[in-house]
Amino acid sequence: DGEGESRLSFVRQPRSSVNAVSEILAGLASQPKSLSPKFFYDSLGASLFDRITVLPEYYLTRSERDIFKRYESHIAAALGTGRILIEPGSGSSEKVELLLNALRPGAYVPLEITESHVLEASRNLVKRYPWLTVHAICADYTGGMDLPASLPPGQRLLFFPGSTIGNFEPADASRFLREMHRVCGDGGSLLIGVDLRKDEAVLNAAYNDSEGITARFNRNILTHVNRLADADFDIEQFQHMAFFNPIESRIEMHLESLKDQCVRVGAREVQLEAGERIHTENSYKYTVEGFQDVARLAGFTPRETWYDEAGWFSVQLLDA
Ligand code: AVI
Repeated sequence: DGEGESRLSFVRQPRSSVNAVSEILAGLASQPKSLSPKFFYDSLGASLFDRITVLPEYYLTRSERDIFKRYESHIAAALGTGRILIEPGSGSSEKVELLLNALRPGAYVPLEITESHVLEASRNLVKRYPWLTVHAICADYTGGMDLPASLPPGQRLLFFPGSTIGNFEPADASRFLREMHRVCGDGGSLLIGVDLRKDEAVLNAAYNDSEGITARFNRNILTHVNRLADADFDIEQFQHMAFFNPIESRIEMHLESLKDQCVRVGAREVQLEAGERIHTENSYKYTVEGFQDVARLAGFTPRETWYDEAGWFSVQLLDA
C-alpha cells in the first residue's frame, strides 16, 4: 500500500438526465434572459475562478481560510474525531486539507462532477495522509445525494465551504439544506461557509476586480455555451456587469449586449437589443441570523459560528 490505493474506492453515479442544451435554450428564451452559473465552469472557467480566489478584492476565500486556520482546534473540539466527512462539490479538495489533521475523520467522501478532479485529489490525499480512507464519488450533487450503501457507518459531517450556498436561489438553498439534513442522519452535523452581508463598496469591489478577471470569468460562460450548444456568441459584444441588489441581498452578475444583435444557438436564433442583459449569477449575502432561520426550517440546530477578523465571512456549525 505504498501509494495508498487500497485506501481509495471510487464509484460513478449516473448523470442527471436534464440536458445542457435544452437548459441553455430555455434560459435564453426566457424574459429576462439567463444562463445557469454552472456553465461558468469549463476548464478555462475553473482556472479563472482559481485566479479570482487570490485577487486582493475577492476576500471570501482568504477570509474562510483564515477562519479554518485560526479556529482549527475549536472546530475540531466541537466536532470530535472519527466522523464520516462528506464534501459535495469537493473540486481539488484543497479546503478540507486545512482541517484533515485536526478532524482525523474515519473516512473522507468527496463528491465531484468531474471524474478526473475527484480521482486526482483523492489519490493525492491517500498518499499524503497514510491514515486516511477515501470513498470518492463522481456525481452531480445538485440532483440529490444518494450515497452508496457501502459507506462506513459513523456520525456524519457534511462540509460545504466557499459560500457556494450563496449561488443557490432561496428555494434551491432550502431544498439542498433539507437534502443535507437527510444525508447527515442522527448525530450528524453540517459545517458550512456562508458569506455575509456587508458594506456595499466591499461587495461591489469583490465582483468588479481591477484586473478584470471576474469580467473574463463572466464572459467565458458564452465561450462555453458556444461549445455546448453550437452557438456563435461573440464575447467582445458583451460587457461584464456586477452589482449588489440590496432588496434581494445579492450580488447579481449580468452580461450586457453592446449592440442589437442576433446570435445563433444550434438551429435557433436569439435576438438581443443593445443594453439587454443576460443574467448569469446571483451570489446571496446572508446575515448569520437569516441563514440560521433557513437552516432551522431545514431541520438543523445552529451550534457555533466562527468569523474572520473583519466579520465579513462565517463558518457555521449546525447539528442535524
Ligand atoms: C463560487 N461562488 C461562491 C463564487 C461567488 O462569489 O459567488 C462565484 C463567483 N462569481 C464571481 N466571482 C466569484
